Amino acid sequence: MTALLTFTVLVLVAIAIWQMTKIFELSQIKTANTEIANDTDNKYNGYLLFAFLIFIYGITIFSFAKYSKMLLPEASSAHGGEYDQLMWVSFAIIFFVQTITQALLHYFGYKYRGQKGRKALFFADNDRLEFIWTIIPVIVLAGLILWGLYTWTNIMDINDEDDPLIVELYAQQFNWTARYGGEDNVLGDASVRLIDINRANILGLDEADPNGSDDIIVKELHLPVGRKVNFMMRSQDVLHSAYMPHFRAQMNCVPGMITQFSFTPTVTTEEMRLNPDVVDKVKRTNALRAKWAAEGRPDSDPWEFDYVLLCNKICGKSHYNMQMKIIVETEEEYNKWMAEQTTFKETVATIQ
Ligand SMILES: [Cu+2]
Repeated sequence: MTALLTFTVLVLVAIAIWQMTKIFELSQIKTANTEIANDTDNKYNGYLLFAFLIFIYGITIFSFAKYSKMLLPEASSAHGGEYDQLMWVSFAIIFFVQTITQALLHYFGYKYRGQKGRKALFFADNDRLEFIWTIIPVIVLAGLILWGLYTWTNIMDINDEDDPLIVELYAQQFNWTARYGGEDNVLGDASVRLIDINRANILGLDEADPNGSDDIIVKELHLPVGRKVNFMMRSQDVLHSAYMPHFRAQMNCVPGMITQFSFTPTVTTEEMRLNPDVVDKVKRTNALRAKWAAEGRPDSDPWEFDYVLLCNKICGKSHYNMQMKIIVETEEEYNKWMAEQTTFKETVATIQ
């Protein structure tokens, strides 16, 4: 509401300034041809172009300096490095090209500004120039696209090689549930039509499918470091998106179908907590939280880094808080945790 009021006030102020300018203009004594720019006007606008160039360079440097710390830390998955490299090379090319073209654009705007008596040079075409400005972008873009396609195909090649751990990520408004295949590492069949809340069959597992009886359903995702994980995503209601930013992974969860993503976590939670970028971020966040705590504000407990699974589709009003903690640990720790979990057969109510 405050935002709307502020916006309305700003619009009204802008209209008032515009009207006052009009009145001011009307009150001036008309000189001849005031609508046509003269040399002084053109020069003035040429200098303004330089001012604007300094502004956009300035804001770029400022954004780099101030907001670089907001970027994600080093990737924690086997494919993440390749993905990041592609992004950084694309960034570098865009940054390089835009820095040069903006400078040329503004400089030429100034150099060839309108001047009394100066005539514009005109030539219909120049084959060599056109060839250069076509072939360079073609080569650069084709290179980026081919590299991107190659990377994409590699990342999206989901197969059963290297004995992957099979995990289902189940999305619903507004939470996540994970399901492991259990002893046999095979997920039992499931369908939203088989959901039976009274019997605690929250994911709609088919009780007739023997593969499902040892399945393990949890609210916190544990992954052993160094082992490939094949994720199978389902959604109960609307479109969600399983987003695991630290692992550079994202896949839509679509009602009525199973989507997949696969990655190998390479850094444990404990190791990631020691990453300099993460240490820095935790320090900054906790300094802010300490300030909040002093003011008696809620949610101001000190924060500890954890990997997280987020929803990256705006799926409803509590979308922002649809998340699940991910813990990457050693194989022994993972096995120990897994041994403490109960199977579907043990948790589902047997009373008909
Ligand atoms: Cu969602």
